[in-house]
Amino acid sequence: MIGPVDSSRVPRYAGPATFARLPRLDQVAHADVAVVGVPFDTGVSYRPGARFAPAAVREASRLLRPYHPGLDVSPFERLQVVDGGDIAVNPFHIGEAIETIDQAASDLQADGTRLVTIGGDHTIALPLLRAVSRIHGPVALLHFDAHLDTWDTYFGEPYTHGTPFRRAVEDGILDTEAISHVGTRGPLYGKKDLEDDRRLGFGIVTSSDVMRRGVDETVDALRQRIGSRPLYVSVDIDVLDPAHAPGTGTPEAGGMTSRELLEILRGLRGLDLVGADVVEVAPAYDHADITSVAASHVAYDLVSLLALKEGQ
Ligand SMILES: [Mn+2]
Repeated sequence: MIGPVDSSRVPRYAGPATFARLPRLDQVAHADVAVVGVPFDTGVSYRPGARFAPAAVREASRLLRPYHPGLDVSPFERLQVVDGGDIAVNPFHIGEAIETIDQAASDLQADGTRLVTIGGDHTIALPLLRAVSRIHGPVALLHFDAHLDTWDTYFGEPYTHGTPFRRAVEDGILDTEAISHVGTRGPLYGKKDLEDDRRLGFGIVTSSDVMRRGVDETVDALRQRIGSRPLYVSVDIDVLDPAHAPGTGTPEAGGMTSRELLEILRGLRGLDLVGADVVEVAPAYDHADITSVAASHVAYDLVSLLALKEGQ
């Protein structure tokens, strides 16, 4: 197992910024988990800039340390975790980009490597789900987001960052008995948005629900719905309040704290996590790396959940 660069010999701020200063994929014979970037933001409806997120999150991840006390696990000792680099995609053609991501994600997972992907805008969740469902069949989905992302089209276009989960349901790649949004809030176009979403099969735990019920009750309800199904977790960083994640494309007031999000993720220990993404960090709107630091910790928790699963 090749671990991160030893920070007692090389200071954390020195050297190349791979995720958590882990080795690159080409430096190991086999990777159990690869953190990969998808620098793509052609699907955004408001502020662009998430194409710069993989680099910013890697930079912010320099401070991650190898032991996770909240989950009592040293993920990089238990699994070979690597930085899988970036999936380079066509920024001028969304359809081609989706094909490229699907193919690259399938290739990366061919010998059992699991992916924690750093977006990119939320469009990328669709090809990532397509690739993961080809291995595991229809998956349960936990979707952390301020928004539903189940709209039909924007300006007539079916593939955008606001539509991936409607497309995924249409594809039959989600287990619609176990798909939930967590942290939604903010104004919608109309009540029909919620009716359409419910018809697709989604359950909703709003940001207000999380605040009123608390983390433990929220986790219990989510776990019950997921059961033993293979689970994909997609985290739009705008699920956090703009105070905790200002650097994002479509901010909404009244969001979760980063503490709540991390605690809910830790509550998923033991579930059959098969893949995850963290999307919609837009570094140009960030301040003091608040958003990139939050995203790096979310990714670290997701990697740690995968490591715990392997240890069982
Ligand atoms: Mn989203």
